[in-house]
Amino acid sequence: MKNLTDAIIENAIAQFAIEGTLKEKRPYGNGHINDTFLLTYETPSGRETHYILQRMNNSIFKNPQQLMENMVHVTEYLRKIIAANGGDPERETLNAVKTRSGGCYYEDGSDNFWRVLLFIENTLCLEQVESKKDFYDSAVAFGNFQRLLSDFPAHTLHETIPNFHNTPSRFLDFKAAVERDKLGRAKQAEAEISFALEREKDTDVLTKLLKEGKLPLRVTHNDTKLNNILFDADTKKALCVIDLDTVMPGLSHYDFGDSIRFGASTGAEDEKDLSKVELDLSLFEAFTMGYLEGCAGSLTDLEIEMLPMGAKLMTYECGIRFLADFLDGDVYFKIHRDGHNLDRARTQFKLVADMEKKWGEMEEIVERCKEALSKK
Ligand code: ADP
Ligand code: GN1
Ligand code: MG
Repeated sequence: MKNLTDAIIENAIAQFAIEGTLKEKRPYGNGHINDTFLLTYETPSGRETHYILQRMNNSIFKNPQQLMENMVHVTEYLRKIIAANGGDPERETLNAVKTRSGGCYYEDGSDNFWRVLLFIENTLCLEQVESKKDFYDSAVAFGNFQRLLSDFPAHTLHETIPNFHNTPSRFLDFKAAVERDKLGRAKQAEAEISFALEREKDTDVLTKLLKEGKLPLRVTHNDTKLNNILFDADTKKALCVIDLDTVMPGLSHYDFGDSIRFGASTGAEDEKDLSKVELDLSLFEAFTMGYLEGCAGSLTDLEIEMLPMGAKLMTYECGIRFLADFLDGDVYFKIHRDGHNLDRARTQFKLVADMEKKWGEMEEIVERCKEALSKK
């Protein structure tokens, strides 16, 4: 993707139907994929308002138009449900601001695709779990999200990134990156590469059950990191599920597992000191309980039984994606220091190893949560 200049950004901003005068624009948030800016405006009546401007990453999302169709479609659907339940559709889901010509995104002729979202005020975006309750709340929100979309016409969704959570296909990509060893970095990651290769046999456990019709395909978020939820700053409740670029048909395990790998770790995703990284079983339990509650009885027995595998496979898959990107020269995930993707891969593999040690306990927790809910 091309570097951005002030002129390019300002030209993009001018295309959107926003009232008032632009006072400030600054990079915002900690996403690894899109370029995100916070815009501050002053309205004619002197009020300060904010918007999120994003350049969508079109080297990753090859078809930004389809991506925006998905987003508009899903958020329109959610807005109706939120309003019918007496909620606030401008705070509880994303709202795309129209361009002056009535579109939902702008292509600037230099292959940059832009969107503007209403900024959801007075919220907190957490990079790490601060309390068990936050994590539990996020689980209810992600479970609810999936439940609310259970009647959404899944066939109308475009696949914004094909095979996004297809772990066997991710494994093949990883192996190809090891073989290419484009920058000669493989020797710095020998232990990590072996760790990943040794677990090939696990990669198809969930996709196989899906193919056999034993696990149901649902509409899932597919990127359920804690920083893809906004919490209300006053009530501290999970308010809005954001980053809808990867909403696609998927398995419940993708959403469950991705949240666990990010939020139930005792360390940050890029922690260098691996002694600080392990799976916190009490956070695992809090999330499991919240997710099952949010899904409100819609998960099948086998889906529930396979949740620990979802956690392990999503963590493993993210690890091989980070490691492949390290080997390929950091072309996918934004990095902020040398070796950043390798550090990220190491935390994921440390977590996988810890999950393998705690497997029996993870299974017991899932069973316990299921029992507890069946008695409610
Ligand atoms: P990425 O795909 O790069 O992760 P996100 O869509 O998650 O991009 O946005 C990056 C960050 O911007 C989020 O983690 C959040 O902090 C912030 N953000 C995104 N959308 C909004 C919004 N509508 N209101 C407030 N903050 C937002
Ligand atoms: C990316 O967009 P963001 O930063 O929320 C990535 C996820 C990874 C995550 C790892 C579209 O998420 O799949 O799990 O980084 N999103 C995409 O932190 O690839
Ligand atoms: Mg994000």
